[in-house]
Amino acid sequence: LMAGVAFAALGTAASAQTVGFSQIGSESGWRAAETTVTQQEAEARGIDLRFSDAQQRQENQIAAIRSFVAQGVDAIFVAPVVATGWDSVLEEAAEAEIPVILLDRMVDSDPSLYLTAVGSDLVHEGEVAGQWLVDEVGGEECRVVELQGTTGSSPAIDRATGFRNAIEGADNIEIVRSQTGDFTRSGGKEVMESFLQAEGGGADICALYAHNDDMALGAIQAINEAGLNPGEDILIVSIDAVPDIFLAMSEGDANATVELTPNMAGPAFDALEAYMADGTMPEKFIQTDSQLYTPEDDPMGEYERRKDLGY
Ligand code: GYE
Repeated sequence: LMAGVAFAALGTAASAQTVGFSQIGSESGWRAAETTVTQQEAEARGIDLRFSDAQQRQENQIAAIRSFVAQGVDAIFVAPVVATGWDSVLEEAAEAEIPVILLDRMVDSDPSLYLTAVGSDLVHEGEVAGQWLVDEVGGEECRVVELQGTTGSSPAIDRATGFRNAIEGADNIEIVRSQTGDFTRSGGKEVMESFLQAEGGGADICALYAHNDDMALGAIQAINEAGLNPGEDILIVSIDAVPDIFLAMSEGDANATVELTPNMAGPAFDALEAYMADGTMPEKFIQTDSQLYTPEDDPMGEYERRKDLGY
């Protein structure tokens, strides 16, 4: 009780009642699962989650955060669509003494403007994907096409960097085309179609690196339609580990994925609850795991397991 009184005097409550969540949208299966898991976590903890879908637009996210501040929520979760342009709105939240927690993507603002960030090591994910390819082709010539995530988003920037780090020493591997597919299935399909056309049908493309599984799944369709064999003629490596990539793996259409947990909210609520209970400061970055999966890892079992996880 004393601690509660002391914190009430500091302008915080002893526990979070209402949390605003500014979500990017529903561009990918992973994103939809993250939304579901966040809602489930809030419900299990008796927290009133105010959800706002920004339809991929930063201006909508900024408006949502301002509205959460005006409502006087206890905390705000944000999955920031791009990395830049957050300073003013984060300062407004800080002035209102409302802690902000970043989910899955980073911002370039001063870290003092948010309580913590929950996410994976996005550079490392790209390195894991690239290293898989280096090992898989074992010295053979390999021309790679790359489907990048949303331009200006931290996963697009970092996953591009990580992959390049991994292939740097491999002179046999070269990225010949790179374009954004905006993290969507339709974007992945469309851009892969243009890659295949630009590459004279695609017979000389050795591998596709996609910054998420959804773009890879769209690309697999495009490759099939072009009369090539995805997973064999063109190796497919991507990131997220959504259920459908395991289906593709079990059919021989995909070769490797790096797991990203959709449960960013669990650690975020834990950190928030500890902070509000007694002022415990969390680490600035709470890192989730990045595990590589290939067809040897029981893809159908992984598919089923994820179906129970909120996907
Ligand atoms: O990999 C992708 C999504 O921000 C790290 O966003 C996340 C990415 C995830 O749409 O599927």
